[in-house]
Amino acid sequence: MTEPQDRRGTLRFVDLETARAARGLRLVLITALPSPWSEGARALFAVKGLDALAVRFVVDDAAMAAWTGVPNAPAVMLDDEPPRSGWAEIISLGERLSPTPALVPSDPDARVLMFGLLHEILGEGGLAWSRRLLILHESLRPDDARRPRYGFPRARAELLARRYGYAPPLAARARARIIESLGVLDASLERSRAAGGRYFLGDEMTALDLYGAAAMAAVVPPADAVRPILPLLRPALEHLDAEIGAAVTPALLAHRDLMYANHLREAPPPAAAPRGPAP
Ligand SMILES: N[C@@H](CCC(=O)N[C@@H](CS)C(=O)NCC(=O)O)C(=O)O
Repeated sequence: MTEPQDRRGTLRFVDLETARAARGLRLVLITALPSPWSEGARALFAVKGLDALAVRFVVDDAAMAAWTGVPNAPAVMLDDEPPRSGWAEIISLGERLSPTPALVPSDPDARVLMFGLLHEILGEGGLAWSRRLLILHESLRPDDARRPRYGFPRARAELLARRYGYAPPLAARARARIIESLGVLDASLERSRAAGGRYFLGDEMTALDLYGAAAMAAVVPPADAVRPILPLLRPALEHLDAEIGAAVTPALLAHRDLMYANHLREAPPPAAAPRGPAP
């Protein structure tokens, strides 16, 4: 059993220049809404007691992209090491910098399962990816006087659609994939609970719990008191197909709430970026 860290790591938000000139751990994060990749990374370093400087992601900021090497977020910079933007490499960096509390299981079977489930949530075509496609589907659908649209602002949705390969025929597959992934996660919680565990893989919290709760927050967002969301963007996150809603089980929501209460709190307030929010 690993000991919990007695202190949470803190984030200090600074501007790009300050972060670039500094050394140590520096994160570029989306804060306007619970974007699972950014939300999970933020929680990971906090749980491990690692302090970092943070910069809010700004869409189309060339200087930011030149520093991080990617047009999106998150990105993690440590001293002069190459930037990391993939969830798996970010998790591995967290383990290296602060082995306790371990968020990657030492048991090889559990480790394989954890990374497999994380891929189900965060990989291309996975739960979070598919959720984004469905939000884009709603944002870009034809006008219909009988149905108000609950989407992202159009220009932003068009940019994201190009970046993440949205096309209308992909919506049905995305919906099915979300339902399938929710089922897999719920089954994992159920197995764990039957053996007396509170987390996805038993009674030890892993990175899967942090990212899984963050992904659930992108499917069914917590109240603003728990996780503030830019008002302009909240309706898009609140809007959910009934079919998907039916796959959101009480156990998944209870796990999301447990994780937010204990480990994903201190969500940064979503400051509006100068050129609009960055979903
Ligand atoms: N690099 C991440 C994925 C990051 C990602 O998809 N970021 C999105 C989250 S919605 C983003 O930054 N969107 C805003 C944009 O692309 O401008 C990973 O694969 O581990």
